[in-house]
Amino acid sequence: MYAAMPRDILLVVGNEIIEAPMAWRARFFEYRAYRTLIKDYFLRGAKWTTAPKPQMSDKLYDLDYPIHSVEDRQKLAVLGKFVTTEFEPCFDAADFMRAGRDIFVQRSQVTNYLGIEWMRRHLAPTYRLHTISFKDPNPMHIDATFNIIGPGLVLANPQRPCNQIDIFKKAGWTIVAPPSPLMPDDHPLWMGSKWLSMNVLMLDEKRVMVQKNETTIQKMFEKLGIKTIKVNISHANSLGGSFHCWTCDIRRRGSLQSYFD
Ligand code: DAV
Repeated sequence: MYAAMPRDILLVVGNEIIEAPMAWRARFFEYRAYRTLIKDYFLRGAKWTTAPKPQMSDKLYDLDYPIHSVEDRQKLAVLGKFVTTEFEPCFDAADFMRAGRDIFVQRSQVTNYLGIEWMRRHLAPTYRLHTISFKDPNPMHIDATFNIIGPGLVLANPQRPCNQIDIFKKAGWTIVAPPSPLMPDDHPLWMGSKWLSMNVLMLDEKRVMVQKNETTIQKMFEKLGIKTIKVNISHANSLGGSFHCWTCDIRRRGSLQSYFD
């Protein structure tokens, strides 16, 4: 479609780069934009995996899905039903959120339970995959809903509460509700919501890249002792992503940790 957001296509887990199958037909070939880079990482020792490529026939999609009714979509969401069916595994990488040995994933418009099960078996036993859900009639990519920003620290969208928040509370995590986005109503948004304000990129535990004119979330970060690097990415928001979507971290210092034991 646009190959603008590597976060949607690639999931890096340890030394492995996993190419997501995707669910939209328009995005089936997007992995090709990253192949030069992926081959380079492979030559330097990375593990490289491509998840099963979906057939994407009409059977993968609920052709009667109520796209025009938020109420009907919300009812279906509670039942774990979305526009994609369970015909074959599909997922976008951006529906996964990593926290050391634990990885959280949501069933969404583009990630189905079979896709989640494929990843669960693929990553076991080193990594534990947990399916979580939110009050959200239109989930697609977890990182403007539930964005882990440090050890035991998560930004949780107050308009899309997490149904399993107790997992995090019990583990002693700090759950931070970001302030309402400041994006003006007339800013074009074709594939995302104003909550892209919380779609930030942590450079490390103490530095965050954040939208230049989102001053209230900047204050929130400063209060948490996190230095804000203010950049204007509003033009990119229009295509449905912010700093987290438009990037994909490949290398990391430190070792594999568990934040839930
Ligand atoms: O408003 O939840 C999520 C990011 C899509 N790539 C939203 C947008």
